Amino acid sequence: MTINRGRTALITGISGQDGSYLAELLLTEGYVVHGIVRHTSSLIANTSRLDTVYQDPHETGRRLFLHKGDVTDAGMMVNLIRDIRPDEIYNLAAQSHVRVSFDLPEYTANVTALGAIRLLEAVRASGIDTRIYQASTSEMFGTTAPPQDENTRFHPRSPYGVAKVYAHWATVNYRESYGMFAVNGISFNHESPRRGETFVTRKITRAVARIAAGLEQKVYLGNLDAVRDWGYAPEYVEAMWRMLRHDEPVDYVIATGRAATVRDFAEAAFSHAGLDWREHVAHDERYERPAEVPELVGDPAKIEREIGWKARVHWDELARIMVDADRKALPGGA
Ligand code: NAP
Ligand code: G4F
Repeated sequence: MTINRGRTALITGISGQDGSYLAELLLTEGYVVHGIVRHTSSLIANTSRLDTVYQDPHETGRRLFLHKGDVTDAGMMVNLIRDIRPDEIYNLAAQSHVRVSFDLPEYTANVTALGAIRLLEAVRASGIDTRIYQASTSEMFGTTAPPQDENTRFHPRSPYGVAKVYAHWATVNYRESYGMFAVNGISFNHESPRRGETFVTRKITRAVARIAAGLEQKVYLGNLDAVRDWGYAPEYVEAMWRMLRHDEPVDYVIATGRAATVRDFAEAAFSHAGLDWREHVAHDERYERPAEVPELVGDPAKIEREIGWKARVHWDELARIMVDADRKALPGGA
């Protein structure tokens, strides 16, 4: 911990799944952590995932600072980065839901694509020397066949995927044009008990908990044939951090290398609660997408070899972790 004492990090998207785990990791490692949180009309800020690390602004010696902001506001980003002068910046903010991006394509581009360029420009404008992590995604590979690695061709299949390709290449371009330490972590799907409730894994594990408790009977899903390489989010934020501590700015695939279908995940989750998935999963075409990404399976050989990071939790254990957490979270849950 002493080795990082005094280092400062800025996390956009700190209130999200990954942002909250990353904040915990960096605080444990001795960093001062700044995060951007969005204004909401109903809450002081959306910080429920940060409950374990939240510090009252009146506390002395605190190392977590939350700033109201938005990656659609360039001026705010310049001012904040100039004032904080972070050693490391993690750009995790995004409209990250693939299905939603078909309904909100322009908004998704503004946040997910242009947000990245605003951040890169804010770093240039403030003239600081910092390291930047861009949250790239396996969704960029789209229809290109697995296994996918750092050299695999992009063929995005959603407005979200297209926006992330823009942010990915902007990051490469600023590295090449201005010599910035700016890197892309091409993460495959990663999940946890903090996963948003409308992503398929969490939707399933929440339903398992509620069905096991007798609170409901069915969960309605879309395409059960999609294959995903699901890993465990707390491990993925460690990969992000280690990429910024690496000697060279290099892009890496972050993945487990093992995959399963949505059907397999549902079967594992239901059977962990002693239930037969076939009795509780029903189809609803509303959850199908205009264009699907059929099969994502990462090849993590490069990050394993050069950074020494390797996934430990695979999709079947992940299903059990998430079911246990969702059952425990119910009133009276053990
Ligand atoms: P997430 O839970 O959806 O979190 C997204 C974060 O971005 C939230 O903190 C959200 O704030 C914030 N945000 C959204 N719009 C914003 C805006 N206009 N200005 C500032 N902040 C904004 O996503 P995640 O799963 O943690 O993923 C983190 C990043 O990795 C995202 O960029 C995602 O696209 C990318 N990624 C994720 C995966 C995965 O499987 N999880 C895989 C590959 C890449 P609110 O809390 O206010 O909504
Ligand atoms: O859980 P999902 O919504 O995740 P998706 O689309 O793979 O995107 C996630 O992973 C990306 C990395 O590859 C991230 F970049 C992105 O931000 C996000 O975190 O859907 C997974 C699969 C899809 O094939 C979808 O069609 O599950 C299928 N699915 C089937 N029924 C469903 C449902 N997905 C959702 N969300 N809801 C359903 O009812």
